[in-house]
Amino acid sequence: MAGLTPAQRQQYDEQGYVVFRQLLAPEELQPLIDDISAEVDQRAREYYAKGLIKSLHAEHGFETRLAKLWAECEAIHQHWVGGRHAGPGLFGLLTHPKLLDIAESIVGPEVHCEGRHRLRPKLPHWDEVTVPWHDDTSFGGRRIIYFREPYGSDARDPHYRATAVSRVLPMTQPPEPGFWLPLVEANEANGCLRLLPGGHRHAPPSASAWAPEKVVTELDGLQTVSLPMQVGDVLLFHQHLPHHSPFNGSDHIRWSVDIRYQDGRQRVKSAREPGFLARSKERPEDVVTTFEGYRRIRDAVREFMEQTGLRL
Ligand SMILES: O=C(O)CCC(=O)C(=O)O
Repeated sequence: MAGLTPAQRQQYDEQGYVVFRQLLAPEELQPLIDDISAEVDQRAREYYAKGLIKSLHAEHGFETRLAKLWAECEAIHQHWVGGRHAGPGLFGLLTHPKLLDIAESIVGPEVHCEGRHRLRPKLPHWDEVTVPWHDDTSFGGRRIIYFREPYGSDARDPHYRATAVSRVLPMTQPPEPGFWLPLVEANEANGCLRLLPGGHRHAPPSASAWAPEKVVTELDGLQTVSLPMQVGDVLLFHQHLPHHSPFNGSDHIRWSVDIRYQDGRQRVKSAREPGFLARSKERPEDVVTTFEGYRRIRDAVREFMEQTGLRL
């Protein structure tokens, strides 16, 4: 297993991210680009047949066609957002040995690929695909009670007065490394990612529970960085690293994909969007090795929700 070098691990722990320049050959991303392009073509034909668009815009390629279709009918954009797209090209990336090696060096040998992968067709000149500052995982919480400004020595003192304070302290969560891969060159004009290196360390450890005044970390001194990337570059980032992507002011779509992994022994993050065991020493027989296998898991969950009306 190649995974992270000690220097990369240190950078990940301290800065919250590592950029691997040209980790993948651009040809390795082509199957995903081809799958997306085929689906764009298929949807265009469906929308055309229904009279929702007047042109197939077939003369346009990967970087512009969906934008032209969207300009005629905004609804067409929905097919590639929210983890809806999954195909053999995407599965090839989710199970790419180089990504799994890196994920394994953070989550351990049981590597679960989360179903919360996202394609991002970041359309030009559309505010709705500007992503505000955020991180990718919410904190668990633990409530503590303590007393502020006690007057008197203790509760047996008749003059004893104190204000009870109830506070929820964030708890650290199991690691969930994320990867972000551009499918076209990402630059400042088309809304490449911006990061706040070190911002992930704001997450206070649960050990602070008995020193609640210490749970606020000053983020003073942290500087944002803008991260232009070429096709084949891969960003690894910590689940609590603050990041955002600004307006795409270019004339083309900034396509990208982001992927998350977790320790396969922990409770899965989202049953509604099922992932799969991608690598395992303990349960090798449960590892999903084909897109067909992953598709069956997705279909089974979707059918269950449709039949029961339950949202997992
Ligand atoms: O690709 C983008 O524009 C935003 C990506 C993002 O927010 C994420 O990967 O969590």
